[in-house]
Amino acid sequence: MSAQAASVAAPEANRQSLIGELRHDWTVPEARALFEQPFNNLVFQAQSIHRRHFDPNEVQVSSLLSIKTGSCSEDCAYCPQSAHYDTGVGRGSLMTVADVLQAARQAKAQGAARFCMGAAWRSPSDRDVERVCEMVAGVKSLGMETCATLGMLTEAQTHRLKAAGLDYYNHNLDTSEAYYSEIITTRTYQDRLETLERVREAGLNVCCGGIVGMGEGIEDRAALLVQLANLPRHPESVPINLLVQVEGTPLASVDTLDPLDFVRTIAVARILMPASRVRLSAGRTGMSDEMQALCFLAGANSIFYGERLLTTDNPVADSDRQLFRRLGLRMAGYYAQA
Ligand code: SAM
Ligand code: DTB
Ligand code: SF4
Repeated sequence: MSAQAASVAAPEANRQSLIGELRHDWTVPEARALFEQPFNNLVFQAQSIHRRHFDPNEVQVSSLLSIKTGSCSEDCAYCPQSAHYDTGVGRGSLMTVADVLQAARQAKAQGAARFCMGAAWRSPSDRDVERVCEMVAGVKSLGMETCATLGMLTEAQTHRLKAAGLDYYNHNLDTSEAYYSEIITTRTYQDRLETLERVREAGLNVCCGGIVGMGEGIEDRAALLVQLANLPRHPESVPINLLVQVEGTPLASVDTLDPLDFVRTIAVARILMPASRVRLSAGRTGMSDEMQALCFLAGANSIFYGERLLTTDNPVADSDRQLFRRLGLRMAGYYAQA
């Protein structure tokens, strides 16, 4: 059987045998050179690597819920939930466990395999973490994978979440170290890296990526992806968000990114982290079906599914089902008929 046929027949087993291929010594000039290739060469290379590790017609789907919305003390220039900006996002308290489980059941009925709970915190209190642990245990008992994104964590908190059944922790680096202080002043890149290290040490899967279209340059996009790929282990999940420009935030009217540069970012992420799920994340409502198709061709194989991200819109499930039909894509671990 050819390597390609084997990858389609048994992607998991094949992925294991290819793990030795993963590199952690990428340089920024190397990544830049990938970005600067002719588009066709870049996408061909990314798709070829993608096929060695994954079924090219299968996409993982995660559903998102904002379990605590708004009034965050951080000043992230992209974020509608920061208390520093007037964006019209109200301030909510932490949802009840029952309400979260109701939302998770709905997401499962729609076909989501993973349920991701997001909170607008700089860092949660231990009491908050205990409540989130109850949510995690409840979602897990529905047979879904669990993910949470709660801000910076202590070592003890990572262990509590792991013990409750948390599968993934999302904590994004968001941009290059050099551009970080243009975007956030209330924490450092090093703070982010330290939480990622604790999450890894607790045995949680890491979901870590960034945002493009924030006025950064190609060097910053290359440096972000190199930073992710040179972590001791590649994040299992790499969300690539296209900035959602929200009125009231400092980035509301930043110049928009050339859509093809977004596709290039997906492709370079796929090449640098061949066995990771690369998620086509925020920003899909502004993308055409054709642009999303190019992202899948460039190696994206995960999306957020359901009409809401945290506070902003996402395509409705029906339109994604239609897009999947048009492209002959399948949802990984489809639960709706289970
Ligand atoms: N407060 C926690 C934190 O910052 O890690 C968790 C929630 S925070 C909203 C999660 C991620 O959402 C951010 O790291 C950022 O990547 C993404 N995000 C927030 N606002 C966004 C926007 N306007 N466009 C694209 N992505 C955004
Ligand atoms: C990620 O990388 N993107 C998601 C999730 N992780 C938590 C969040 C996107 C948020 C977009 C803006 C909003 O809806 O508030
Ligand atoms: Fe707070 Fe997270 Fe938004 Fe930053 S991205 S303001 S930490 S909710």
